[in-house]
Amino acid sequence: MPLFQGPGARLSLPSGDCAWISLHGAQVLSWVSGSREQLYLSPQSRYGPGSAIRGGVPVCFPQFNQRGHLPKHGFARTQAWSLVDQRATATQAQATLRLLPDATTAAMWPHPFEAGLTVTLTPGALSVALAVNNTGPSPLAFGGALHTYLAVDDAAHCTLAGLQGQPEWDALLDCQGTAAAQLAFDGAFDRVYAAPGRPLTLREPGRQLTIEQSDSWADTVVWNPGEVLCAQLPDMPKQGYRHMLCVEAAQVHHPIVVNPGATWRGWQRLSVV
Ligand code: TA6
Repeated sequence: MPLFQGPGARLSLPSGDCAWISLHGAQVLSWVSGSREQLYLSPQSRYGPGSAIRGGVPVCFPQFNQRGHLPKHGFARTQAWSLVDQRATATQAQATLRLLPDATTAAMWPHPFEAGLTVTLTPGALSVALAVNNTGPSPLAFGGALHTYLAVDDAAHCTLAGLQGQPEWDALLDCQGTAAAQLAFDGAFDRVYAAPGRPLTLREPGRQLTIEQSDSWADTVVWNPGEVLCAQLPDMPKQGYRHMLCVEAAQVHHPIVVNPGATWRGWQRLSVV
């Protein structure tokens, strides 16, 4: 259970796996599997209305980063979502949360929509699925991400495999390249990849995690702030960058467009090997 004790939903299984989802942002803040916490949550995170929680699985919608006029990464992560369904069997626990426009969001983004986030826990795996229904009369265009903060013992000892050969945009240097067979993290890292359509593998001594995403996300983002940026983030401990790595299912360069009445779905799945 994370430090944050606000309203949320707890998922748990007889296997010992459990997860905690905050209604604020529909943000998964904890996922315990294989007897360890798999997600990073900053001990200095802010909580409360208007704040973005630093860690877990932030839902960035309807904008990625500052690619638009909305607050960075959109408003979904700072809104209160409502819990609309929760169910469990011996091998699967699931919760669904919903976000509807209100006066605040409509003033920023006057597009009718209904967003749903379904979190599914099974032994050894967590799936987070975003659904966006266009309830308006014209096409709905948006970007976003499931901005997952993975907990790691030391980012400097991690590798991420599976992106080899994919087009890469380095946001720090603003240059294009091609992904190496294994990514390593010995400093600040902020890169956007064309999603490879195959699973990624995060490895660190004694641990392996598989990361998959639906084809409906065009991109995969990998981010670690490194020492200098981390020290400038008021909601991160100085050494926090060593204990996290973001691997995100994302839509960065081109908007997703949903026709009136249609629903777009995008998911990310994490599994302990
Ligand atoms: O997804 C990577 C990124 O867009 C980085 O550029 C970095 O700014 C990060 O997200 C975190 O953004 P935040 O607004 O949560 O500090």
